[in-house]
Amino acid sequence: MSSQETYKLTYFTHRGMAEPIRLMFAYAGVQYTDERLKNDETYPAKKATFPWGTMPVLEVCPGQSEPKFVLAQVAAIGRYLAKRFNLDAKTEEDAAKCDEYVDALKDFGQGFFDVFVRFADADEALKSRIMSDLKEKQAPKYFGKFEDIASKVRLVSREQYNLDGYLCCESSLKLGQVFSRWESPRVE
Ligand SMILES: N[C@@H](CCC(=O)N[C@@H](CS)C(=O)NCC(=O)O)C(=O)O
Repeated sequence: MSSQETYKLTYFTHRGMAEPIRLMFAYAGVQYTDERLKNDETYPAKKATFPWGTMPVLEVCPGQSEPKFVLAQVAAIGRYLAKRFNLDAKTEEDAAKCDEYVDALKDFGQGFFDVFVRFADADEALKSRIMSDLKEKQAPKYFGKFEDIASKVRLVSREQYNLDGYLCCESSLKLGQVFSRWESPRVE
């Protein structure tokens, strides 16, 4: 990482799919521009510039005279930054398990996408049934499994992690707390 390098993350104003990336910046202690867009009349022109028309989008400026690197897709951004911040898995097995957890999280997130986007125009009774299933069955299932995973992961500080390369969380940070922070305006 060059000292001149700057990052800009672009997303809507809520936590949503940008929050894991914001958490990574906060955890790594790396400064970045946190661009938050409103879905107003200026948004379509912005959207047209995104690689896939979706956010989050990360822009990396290596220096004043070098071209920007633009990356979309939250999991790709997460993997890229994990490598840059030395938070990536150090064995093929750990990396594969991380991919498994990210894909499981996407499965869980799909339900919310269905309610708020795919079935946004569907009747309220259907949306309410999907939401009840998410709250009463899916959330306990996924949060339970992630809590279980977090409890088995060796918990180490960032400094220790850099030394011996284990999958980590802040020792006081439980994965459930990470998830529960997704809907607040920003990471402190
Ligand atoms: N597969 C993409 C999905 C991203 C996505 O669906 N982003 C939504 C917000 S959560 C978005 O950009 N919606 C606005 C739009 O499509 O104009 C990813 O993983 O990053």
